[in-house]
Amino acid sequence: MSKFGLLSLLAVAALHGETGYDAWLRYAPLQGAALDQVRQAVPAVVAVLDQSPVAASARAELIRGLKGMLGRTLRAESALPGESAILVGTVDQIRRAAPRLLPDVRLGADAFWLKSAANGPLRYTIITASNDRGLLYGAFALLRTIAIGETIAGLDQRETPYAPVRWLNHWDNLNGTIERGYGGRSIFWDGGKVREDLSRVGDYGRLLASLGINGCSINNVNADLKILTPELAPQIARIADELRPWGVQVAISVDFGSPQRMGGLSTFDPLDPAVAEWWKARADDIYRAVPDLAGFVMKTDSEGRVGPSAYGRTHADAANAVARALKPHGGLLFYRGFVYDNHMDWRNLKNDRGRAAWDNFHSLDGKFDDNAIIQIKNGPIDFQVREPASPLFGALEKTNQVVELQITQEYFGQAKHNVFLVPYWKETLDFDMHAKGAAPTPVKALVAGKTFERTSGGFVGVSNVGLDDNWSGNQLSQANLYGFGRLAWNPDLSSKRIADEWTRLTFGLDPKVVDTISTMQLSTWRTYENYTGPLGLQTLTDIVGDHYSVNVEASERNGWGQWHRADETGAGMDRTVATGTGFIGQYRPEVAKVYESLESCPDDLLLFLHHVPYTYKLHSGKTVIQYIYDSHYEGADAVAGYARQWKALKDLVDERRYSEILTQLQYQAGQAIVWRDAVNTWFQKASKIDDAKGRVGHYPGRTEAESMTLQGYTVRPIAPAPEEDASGGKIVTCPAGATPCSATMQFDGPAGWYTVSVEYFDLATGVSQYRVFVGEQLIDEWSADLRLPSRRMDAGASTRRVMAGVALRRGDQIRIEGKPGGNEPAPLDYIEILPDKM
Ligand code: GCV
Repeated sequence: MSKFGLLSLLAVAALHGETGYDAWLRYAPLQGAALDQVRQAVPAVVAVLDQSPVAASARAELIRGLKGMLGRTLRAESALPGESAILVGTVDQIRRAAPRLLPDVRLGADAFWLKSAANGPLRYTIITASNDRGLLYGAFALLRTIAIGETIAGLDQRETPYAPVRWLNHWDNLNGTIERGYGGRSIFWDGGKVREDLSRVGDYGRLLASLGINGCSINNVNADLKILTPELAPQIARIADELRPWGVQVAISVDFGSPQRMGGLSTFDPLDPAVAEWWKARADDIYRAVPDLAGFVMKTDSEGRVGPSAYGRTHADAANAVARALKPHGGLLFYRGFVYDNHMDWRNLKNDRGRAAWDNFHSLDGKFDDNAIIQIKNGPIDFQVREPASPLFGALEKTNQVVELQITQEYFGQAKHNVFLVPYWKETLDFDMHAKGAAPTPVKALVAGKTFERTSGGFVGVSNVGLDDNWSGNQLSQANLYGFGRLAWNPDLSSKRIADEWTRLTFGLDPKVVDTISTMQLSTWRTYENYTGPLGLQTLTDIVGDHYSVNVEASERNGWGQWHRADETGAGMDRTVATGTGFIGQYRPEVAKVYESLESCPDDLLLFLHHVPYTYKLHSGKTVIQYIYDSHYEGADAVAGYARQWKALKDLVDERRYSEILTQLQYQAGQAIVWRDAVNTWFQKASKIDDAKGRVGHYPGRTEAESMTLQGYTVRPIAPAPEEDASGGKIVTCPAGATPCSATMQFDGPAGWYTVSVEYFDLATGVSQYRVFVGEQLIDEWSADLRLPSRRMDAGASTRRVMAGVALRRGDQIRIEGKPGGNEPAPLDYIEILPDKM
């Protein structure tokens, strides 16, 4: 191909869009006044006085970023130049080179200071710190400031990370799959080994460093025993080598049963000296291969993992046995607080999984070694759409703790739905646990170790990253990784600030783009809660299946303990001290008082903490049942609004990301309707109370497939999925091998422009073809080929195809043809025809 041909191909590719791989580090060219201003302020030289590999990353990043944004390639030097420069070095290094440029300040570990300084006519933009990580973080902060359009003139910006632990956990399996992962396969593992090609890992390290993340555990907490075998140690070292230049230390998850299950001992009793010896020997082995390993993560006595209960030992016994093996190497042990019994008797109204973390750990406070850290999920259950802060945060005074936040969206639509989690996390982090006297003790201060002056602590996020081009399964979910990192660095940042920053970095500075995306992101949590599980009901999903599809009853009558106790009489779990499980009594009295009383309990948590009749009136005066109906309509309408708002950004966002996000939002809008109808139908049936606004059970413009004129199609119940998974409880399916089946109806509305929606089921077992005709005119056709989390014909597979702007008049015959593909029988639920929304 000629050079010219190649160049024009590249130009076309650029026009067509971005994959999302560069995430928030795109360094897109600045324009207009912003470009002029920065060009004037940025000198020709970047001088890096520090010789470490991490400082080399800082230099490379500064050159790369400024080249992208300004179109200028700075000259790299390693000593103080005789001209204006960006000067990068520790305080000591800079003071040695030019004593008058900086005062002798003491900066904390990983902190940085961006400072404009002058020496005669020479101007310096100084990036200084006490260690190499701080220099790297300062470099990223400078680039971020430029990229979001803020000024770098007269800089004097000093930032210290809020907590020492700013970690990610990966739930990656050694075979390359990821538990609860929605961004593709593992970037670390494949076929039981570390991947040959680790180029993605270095790029990942760069993304993490830009946020100040300094640790990353690389395998599932449901740990594979092989992780401690000698063959894997050099392979883990390869991952550590990729992340080290970015200041990110590797950790691994280990199985507590390892001494017996793979180590050849007859026991894994933590108090047995042979077991302690075994852990010490394994720690020594792995530290020989990875001398800066950050430590281990361990899940015990939970969901089938073995733990100290096998020997009647405590969690402190277990944690300390392993922590002591890590101690000589400076390693930390993250001991998960997610300990509970998943075989609880659901008939016993006093049983409560929510109590488990506090019950298991509070009395052990002070018994853990200093390098053991209790890792506590934000809420007492499991990353549900809304939960109160775990009471355990307020109960540990003499034990290190971290909060575990789930970036991957297990119960938040699995990256098919767009939910920006920062406002959700902030609700927990800012919550005052009243743990010490009158001064506020928010969760963030407790976990950072500030409240009780602990030696360590901070923030752990379960990563959402995989091999997909865009890392996280969809473009918008990247915002959650970004948001986690920014909060771990500084939890005092507002949600709005984080959403704005991310949008500017990821989509550019156009005010309409920034405003639309940022406003949407900030409302998504409430929207998702509205159509999934309002008032503290938790995510009303299939908790014994895919954790994705709506299934109100799935959490009841089983031992998993995610009960909401909704039945004919009312809804909610009575967790009061007076009449319930006593969970509320685990909080300090100031908090317990608010939660115990119905008068003061916040509506958002009402059904998490109390059981009330459907007619119970919320603080707003609305009944519980009407709130459930209304919020589901509000949620579904809001998602439809997101898709409309997004369309207004056409031509302001590159074509590829524009259309990927539009497709996602349109899909989500369809699923939100499925959720709305399924949840509302279930509650209407249970409560026997109608929607005061007459919507539930009455769907204008909807014709059930089973009442259309069918050729080849047969009518069947949606079962075994719950009845409410299909509109009217029934669907039609076309037998395999049949020529296309069809469902026909006659339109009897006035002539006009209409939106025609077809609700069908898209299964993983095949790819059916659908065609829609008005008379003999084909108006749309598609294949049911989405990759959805649902594995069977249920609400999670229910998908909506929307055809807007269709000219219809009375008497038109509308025919849907379905042709089965593989084991998918071209299933149809209904057709809905509504006047076009302007
Ligand atoms: C890694 C929930 C998830 C599990 C996860 C577990 C945990 O139960 O569904 O996939 O296991 O939490 O956090 O250990």
